[in-house]
Amino acid sequence: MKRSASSLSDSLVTLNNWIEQACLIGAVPVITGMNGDMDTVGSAISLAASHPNMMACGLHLGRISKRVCTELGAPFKKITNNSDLPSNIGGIIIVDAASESQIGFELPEGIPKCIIDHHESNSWQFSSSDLMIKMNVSATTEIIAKYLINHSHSTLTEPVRKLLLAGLITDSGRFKHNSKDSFTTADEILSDSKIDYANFVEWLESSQINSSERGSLLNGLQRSKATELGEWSIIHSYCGTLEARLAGLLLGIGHDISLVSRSRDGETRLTARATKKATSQGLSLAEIMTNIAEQIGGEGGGHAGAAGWTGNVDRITAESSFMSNVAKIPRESS
Ligand SMILES: [Mn+2]
Repeated sequence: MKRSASSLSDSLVTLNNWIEQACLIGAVPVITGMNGDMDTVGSAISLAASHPNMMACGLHLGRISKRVCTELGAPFKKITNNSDLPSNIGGIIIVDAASESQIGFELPEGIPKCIIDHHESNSWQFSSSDLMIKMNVSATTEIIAKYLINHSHSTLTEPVRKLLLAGLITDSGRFKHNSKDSFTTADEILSDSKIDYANFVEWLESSQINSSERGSLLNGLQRSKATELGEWSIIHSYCGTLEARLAGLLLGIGHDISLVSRSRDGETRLTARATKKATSQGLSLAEIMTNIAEQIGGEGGGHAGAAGWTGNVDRITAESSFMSNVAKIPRESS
């Protein structure tokens, strides 16, 4: 207990030293994963708020992030590649991305980098000036919250707290997939603030789905097929948009696993979700997605209960690879 507590604070001190050093030398872009989800975007903007030399930037803002950033007036710089980064860089921070390919562009060479992440698996390559802060928490915003609480308390303004909380709520599946420590983090984010939690959640979840997206989800539901793979039940479908939303809806039907694929311009994406019961009985979607990448190429990873893969094969090949991996996993009694 003591060891883990001290190693957490040691990591945060190391992170603080790295950031101070990098900001002394020059600008420090804080780069998001290219999915632009609320956890990566909330982490980047909140952390960047702690020093004038830092700036949150990335390729894309997801649906929720875009709305939250607009409504909170949160600064985020959209870039298309590394030539959009400032020239006098002191260091680069990457938040909530399990590999360089997940940020969607090549990082400039020879610049110290700091990865802050919570994914189960990652494939970063490191040099001696690099730092990896990886913690087994429900959201990267939890790591940023702990850092700001301990090292930059004045950064915790109302909008920053809202960004952190939004990342934590969305990545934990509205506090369904988190450890109990996440409640402590949420409490720390909320304490001394005027945020009304219930109102905040309602505001966060009020994103609109337009009628063509509703049609796409409905088609996805109608196309879904259920089957047994070894000791696991799975429901799977494909759609053209909102795969994560469809995977969540499908998992609600009660199977161990939901899988949704999407193919466009020769590229296929797999999005999978699993129940807590399944992951506690030995299933890890992160491992499966990593295996698929080893077997048929592409990039895969994530968490035990929520993971994805992207690659240049057709949908059927990708789905078959996923299913044959699932079928091989023995179910442990929990
Ligand atoms: Mn995350």
